[in-house]
Amino acid sequence: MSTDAPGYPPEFAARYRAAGWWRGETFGRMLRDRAAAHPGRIAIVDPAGETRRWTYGELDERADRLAAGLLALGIGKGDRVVVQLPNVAEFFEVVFALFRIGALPVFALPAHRDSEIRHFCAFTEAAAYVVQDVAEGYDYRELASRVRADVPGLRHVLVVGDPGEHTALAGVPRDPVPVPDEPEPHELAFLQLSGGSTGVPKLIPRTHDDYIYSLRGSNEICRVDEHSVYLCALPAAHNFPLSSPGTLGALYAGARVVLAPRPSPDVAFPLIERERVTLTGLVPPLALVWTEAAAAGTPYDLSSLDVLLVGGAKFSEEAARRVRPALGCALQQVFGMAEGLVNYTRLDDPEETVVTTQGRPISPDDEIRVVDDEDNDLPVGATGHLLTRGPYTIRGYWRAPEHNATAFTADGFYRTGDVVRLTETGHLVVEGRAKDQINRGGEKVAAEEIENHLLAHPAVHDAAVVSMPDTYLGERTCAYVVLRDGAGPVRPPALKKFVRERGLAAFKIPDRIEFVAAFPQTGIGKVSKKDLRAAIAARLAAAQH
Ligand code: AMP
Ligand code: DBH
Repeated sequence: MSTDAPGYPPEFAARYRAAGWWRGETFGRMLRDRAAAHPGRIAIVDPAGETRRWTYGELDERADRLAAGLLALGIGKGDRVVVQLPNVAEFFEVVFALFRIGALPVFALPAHRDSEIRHFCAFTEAAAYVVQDVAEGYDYRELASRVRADVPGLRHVLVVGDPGEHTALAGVPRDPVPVPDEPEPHELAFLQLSGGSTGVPKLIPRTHDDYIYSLRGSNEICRVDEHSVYLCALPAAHNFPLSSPGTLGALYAGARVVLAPRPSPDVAFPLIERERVTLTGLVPPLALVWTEAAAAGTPYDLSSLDVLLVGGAKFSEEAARRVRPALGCALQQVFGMAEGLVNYTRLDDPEETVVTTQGRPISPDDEIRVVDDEDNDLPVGATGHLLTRGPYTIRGYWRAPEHNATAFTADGFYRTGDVVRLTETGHLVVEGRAKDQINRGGEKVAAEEIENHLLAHPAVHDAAVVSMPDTYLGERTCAYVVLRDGAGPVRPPALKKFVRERGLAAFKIPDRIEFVAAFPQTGIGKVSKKDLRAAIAARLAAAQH
């Protein structure tokens, strides 16, 4: 682990164990224990097609059998497996099978395309890639064929559904074999993705110990117990619906997970009524849509819903105030990151705190620093950069020593790139962002990644991608482009098409493209993104009048 991912220094690990945060649990054993305690209780409800209801016993057995099959295919401890599945029951069968043999799921999102998947498979030297045959009209088998042609080391493509030229997940032999060498609690469980701010997404190494602690802490804060029913409305692989408290928190508690194939009210509201859902998590734009749909009057009974978690991007105070009246449930704001630190407003916080802050950390051992540009600590109430260190925050990205040297302080604090203010009560208010990223309603876009794609176009001399304000998503992306001298005319739609055809997630395609002769510069001659952001915001404002 030491060479791939910087671990926790021994004195910190000892402290986190002594404090009772790390309890030596693993995901494989967790599921085994729950299944032994209540084999007949429903774990997963997958309503797509004919509703499937898997009990804890069934999920445990499926994970075991698939684990044996994966071992027979030659996939074993420490191997990476890129998992790109929509919200289907098999997601849990696959990841628990991988957990059990100590292979590491790499959590891709259904929106990812050639560019991202090729990178994940090549960079992690993945042994296998797991996809659904077709979802939302997109054929992942074709994507897999292209990736496989480019990444020769990728030995297996496993498909949920009709496999085409690949291997059917259902056809993997499942004769029980003893699982050798179960992973240890301090070892890596999976690689999560960072929204990032660099040319390629960074991978986040999480251990069983640290992640399970974040689940246990989240469950306590969100009052998740065995009677809870969690609706997974966002893409299951994302860190928020996975862990805050998410599907894995729900399974840790012995609760029930209901998978929504889509997060829209027309799909989610009937599921809430039918399955008596008690909590769910949404990004701000979706929370707005749900609030509006409920306020306009819905025929569905949403009275089982106790808690709506909203996070991933800043939730406006006005929108936050409307949640309880419209949906009849409590709001919890959650400000989290796949790198670790997660903050929640508490269920007993005063209403003002719930609607005006993004919560406070899970753990008393989460260390929070708010600093100026020179890393000097600022007084409480001042706005500055958020640095953090703690029992479930990574000490470094996976195989990224150079990046780690700047993304972490010498003493191991993660530089979140978020600009925050701490209140007297210890709650954080997100005031902005220093990292070069656009937060498109919770979907993160690294400016540099998109700039690289634009720069690949023969007519593009330079590109600078910035956020522009948007009433629905909070932010959208605007790409400023300087064309090469003598380049023929290029129109924005052609440039967008060019980027799309390079194969990347649709949410990363620039929403708007502006051509300029040159970029504004800062005092020392760097591109002034601040000026570019101001320019596009002013144009949009002027266009409104
Ligand atoms: P990632 O590192 O890709 O997991 O994305 C985490 C980032 O999402 C954080 O560092 C914040 O920039 C942003 N974020 C998450 N939740 C919130 C929130 N409630 N308010 C504002 N920003 C958020
Ligand atoms: O945006 C995020 O990454 C996020 C938001 C809320 C997250 O990782 C989380 C909660 O755990």
